[in-house]
Amino acid sequence: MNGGDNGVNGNGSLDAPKKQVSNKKKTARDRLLELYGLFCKEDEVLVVINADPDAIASALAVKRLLRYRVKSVTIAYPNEIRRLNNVVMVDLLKIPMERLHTIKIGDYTKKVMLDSQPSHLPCFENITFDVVIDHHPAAKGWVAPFVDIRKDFGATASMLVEYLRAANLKPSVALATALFYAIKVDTRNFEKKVTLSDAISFRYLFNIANPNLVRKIEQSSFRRSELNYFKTALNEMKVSKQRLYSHLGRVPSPDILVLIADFLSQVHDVAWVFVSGMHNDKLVVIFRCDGYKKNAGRLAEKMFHEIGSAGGHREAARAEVPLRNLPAEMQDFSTKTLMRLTVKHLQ
Ligand SMILES: [Mn+2]
Repeated sequence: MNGGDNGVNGNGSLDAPKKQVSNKKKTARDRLLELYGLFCKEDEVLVVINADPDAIASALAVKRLLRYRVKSVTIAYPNEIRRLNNVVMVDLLKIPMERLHTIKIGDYTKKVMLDSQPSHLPCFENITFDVVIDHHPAAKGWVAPFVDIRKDFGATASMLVEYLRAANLKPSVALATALFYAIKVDTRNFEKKVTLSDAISFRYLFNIANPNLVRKIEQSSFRRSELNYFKTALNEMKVSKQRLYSHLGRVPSPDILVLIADFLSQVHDVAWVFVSGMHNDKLVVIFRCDGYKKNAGRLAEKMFHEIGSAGGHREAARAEVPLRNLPAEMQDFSTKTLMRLTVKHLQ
């Protein structure tokens, strides 16, 4: 095992936290002591996450923080993990997790929510959380005894590194790799606006994380079965005025449309990419552009807001339209339909 347990474990020297300090002025040590003050040896802890790399890594870190301070820590998530990189992360790092619906909430004495907030998902709303640590903007409609929300952070994992360091706990290679990958993903390799603290946490992990494991996780982007949809996409593709269009027909999951749109947007001299497909009873359209003097989100809204849900950012957007809402001229949807529709709105 890589990692000293010479920190503040179980020696009884940690008393209840001192009087409340405003969240901004708290040191990492203040936060750690306050967090530790909530748990006792008999606690069976449930960590609830919406499983993505940041949430998974943060949950592992909390498991490590509480290892000798509580009876057990169980990690549970409600969503299906579909993205291949995430599946590989969980497998390679042997992360023990359970599906939330298989868990009896009443079996646990303490509940912790990470990288999310109780009001984010309906299935979180009837759980009473003792701890919430997150970097999303604070949402209304819930309270918890311990709340650490710092929305300027690029990743919850960066916050958890501060807790680990304050506790003098050096993460194992697996934990450090998970946290390192989480920060990479959530900051999109530091292309997003983040804090210096994210960079400090990242640099700290750099010495411990295994770069080969990170690469293995990052490179696992496509399933072999998905390559057929690439073939269809390339066969279907129409190009006009630096715009790529491709309609794939029925797809097993809208995720494949996203993978293909991201792939096609790497083609040189392409300003826009439009990829569509049918999933269940919906038409899904994925929009990509360079975002420079263009706005994918606005275009998606313009095209589809009257018949479905549409929106996104300057560079990436998505629309979902119930098939029954498609007007007559859009029944038998094809690449040509997609092209015609787009040209009308893009002039
Ligand atoms: Mn996150």
